Amino acid sequence: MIFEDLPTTPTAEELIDKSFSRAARAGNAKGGLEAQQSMLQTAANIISDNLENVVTAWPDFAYEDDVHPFYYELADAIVDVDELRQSLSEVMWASRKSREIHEEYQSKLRKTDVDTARKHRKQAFARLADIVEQVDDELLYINKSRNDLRDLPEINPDEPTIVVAGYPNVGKSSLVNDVTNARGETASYPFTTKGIGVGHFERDHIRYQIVDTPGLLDRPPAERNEIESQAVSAIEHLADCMLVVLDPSAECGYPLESQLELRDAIAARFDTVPVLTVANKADRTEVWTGDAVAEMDADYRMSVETGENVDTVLEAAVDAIDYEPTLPFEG
Ligand SMILES: Nc1nc2c(ncn2[C@@H]2O[C@H](COP(=O)(O)OP(=O)(O)O)[C@@H](O)[C@H]2O)c(=O)[nH]1
Ligand SMILES: [Mg+2]
Repeated sequence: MIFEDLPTTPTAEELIDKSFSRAARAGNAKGGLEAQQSMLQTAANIISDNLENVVTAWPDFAYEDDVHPFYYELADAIVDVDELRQSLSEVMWASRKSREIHEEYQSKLRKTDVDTARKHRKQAFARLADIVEQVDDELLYINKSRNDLRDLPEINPDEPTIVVAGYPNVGKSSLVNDVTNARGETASYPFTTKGIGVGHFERDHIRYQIVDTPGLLDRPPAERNEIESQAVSAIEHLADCMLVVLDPSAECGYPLESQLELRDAIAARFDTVPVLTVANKADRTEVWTGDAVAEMDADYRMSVETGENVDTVLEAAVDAIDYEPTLPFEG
């Protein structure tokens, strides 16, 4: 995951302390004019390199090749990406500025007496510290963003993906677990307390991803808060097929009419991908409410409990995705 390996960002104070104490050590190892030059060089290099490394550790949000729209939107649900980008560019400015100060004072520390050199060196240190302090808030914001984004779930937006939606207790997790070989892969999003289920299965040597999104696509759009809505926007960049699971037995606790309304809202929102409606708990048909309605509206009926039709549904989703792997020579 692209935000996983971001290093911690130093605070302004940490960076100043580190660079000045290393500079003092470098100065102690030498004497006279050379000591002053060495101090300046050490401090300025540590500051400019560290600031630059803060920035280059991040992917470039301006390029889709670096940040897939799914992760861009997801990141934007959690942190303010505009503010983050602005902060990164200001830290880059501070890095460049530190190099300029270095160059400016380097020449002043040549061909002069030690006292004058020391005076200039101190002045340079004050200016370097000032630059770093100017980006104190930005460094804090970058570090906060890093902490908030590093634990995003392992979801590969380039893999063909089936997203499972539907009211709670209709059987979404049961389905994901059933089709997934490796059990229990769940990942937690910072904006929902419920784990997101991520499963994988293979058909014709192609790996498919199946994602369960509790807290997001399990209730009417009007009940989603702003962050959840933004996360749903991210899922638009992820889903290649939507499976809306219904429970016509209504044992899940939601009347079929409400479930169908949610289905229609999802179909309207995800109008660029195939949306399949699946009536689950077919083993409970004796208590299916509005049986006729469900049969008319659902594309398939299945029972995760007995396994009836689960493969058929999966096959249908795979067919609907109609995934063509890109061959290397096609670029
Ligand atoms: N009778 C019956 N129960 C099912 C079926 N699929 C799931 N369940 C049960 O429905 C309950 C909710 O399932 P779960 O997968 O947690 O639903 P989710 O909230 O949509 O993820 C659990 O007790 C499941 O065992 C099914 O096909 N038939
Ligand atoms: Mg569940």
